[in-house]
Amino acid sequence: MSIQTLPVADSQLQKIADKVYNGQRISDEEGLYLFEHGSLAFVGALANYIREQKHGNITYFNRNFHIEPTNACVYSCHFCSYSRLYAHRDEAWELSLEQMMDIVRKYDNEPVTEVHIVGGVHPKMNLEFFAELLRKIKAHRPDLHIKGFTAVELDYMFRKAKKTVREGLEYLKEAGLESLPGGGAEIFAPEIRKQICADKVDGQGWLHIHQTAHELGMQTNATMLFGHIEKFEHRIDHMRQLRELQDKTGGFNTFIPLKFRNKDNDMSHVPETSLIEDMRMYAIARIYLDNFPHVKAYWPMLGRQNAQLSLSFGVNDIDGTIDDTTKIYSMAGAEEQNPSMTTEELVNLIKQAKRRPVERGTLYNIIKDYGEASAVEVNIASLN
Ligand code: V47
Ligand code: SF4
Repeated sequence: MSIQTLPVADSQLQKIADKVYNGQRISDEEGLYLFEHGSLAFVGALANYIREQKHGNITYFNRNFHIEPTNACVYSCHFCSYSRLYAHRDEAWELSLEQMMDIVRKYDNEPVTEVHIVGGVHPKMNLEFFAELLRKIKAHRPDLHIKGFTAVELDYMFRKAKKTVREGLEYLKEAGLESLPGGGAEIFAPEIRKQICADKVDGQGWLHIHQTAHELGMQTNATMLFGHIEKFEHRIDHMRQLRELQDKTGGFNTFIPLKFRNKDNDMSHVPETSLIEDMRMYAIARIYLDNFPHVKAYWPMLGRQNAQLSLSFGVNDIDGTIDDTTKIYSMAGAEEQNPSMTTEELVNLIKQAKRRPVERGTLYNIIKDYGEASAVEVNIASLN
């Protein structure tokens, strides 16, 4: 009996399974039903089916590093363990253009393909400052893809510079910006957003920036911060808005669910979700977001073993080598306090999950295919 014909006791779940196996889109109510009633085994099997239909065993990673220009931020998101503008001013950093170029130059002889620029929203780091950074990076290393600035950072920069979103994005694109990361989305629903991050760009503003980027030919990612005070219906509402925009523009590459971590922030009293809940989240995202090509597990936040596990629950991308260049998650209590993996470690991690590692560029162009996992290559003891 093939997996498609396995009978399911719950007729509603059976209907959802039939839809998935027939390549049909599930409704919001069905998505909610999966969150409420779908076991990990059930949603995992459906998500894995979709993942294998779309990508077979291919699991992407890239070679990248991060620049975090500052951890000072004018906003006060309650879940953030990173911002140091007021409360812990002594631990704040603020990099000059030259200091950021020193980071870029450190990779001069390394085969990295992407720099991911993301940080706090600093009142003095304005549009011109960042345009100059982009130009300098491109002049120094034209082949490096620059993925930079969340919609939150962009919204602030553009408003300060008195530019429309389109003008601002055109300006940064001209300076060398090629794609946008997915951060700052959090949860779009205003009733939750006003409790966790009231003062930054709202959901409509976030979507408008991404839509405009798509219209200008820039691809972007989307995130969702889950597992705090939101309910399942808010997750569905968030993903519905992403799915609708993707229907219009087709400009999203990857959906990245971000698990809320509770160390050292104003929401430390909110317990973190369990591993089962995290894996169900990945799986349901894979099922619901039928028009997103990729679902990514961000390993510095999840930890490498859990990221490896997610490859059986709909995930087909585990981000990059990162080289210990981000602090956002380690400061929030993530397992990975110094996130860095060699290419060999990433390849091995993927092969241990019996998947096929493929190094990609930011826009999913294939750089190197490492082939299917073979028993000989996979060293079980090498992961800790
Ligand atoms: O928007 C902040 C999140 C995001 C916490 O596009 C937290 O490829 C959990 O968006 N617990 C920024 N999450 C990082 C981001 C990202 C990361 C990797 C890849 C890509 C991509 C994008 O970090 C913020 C916020 O949602 N965050 N604090 C926390 N305590
Ligand atoms: Fe600032 Fe981003 Fe932290 Fe919010 S999540 S306080 S916007 S650094």
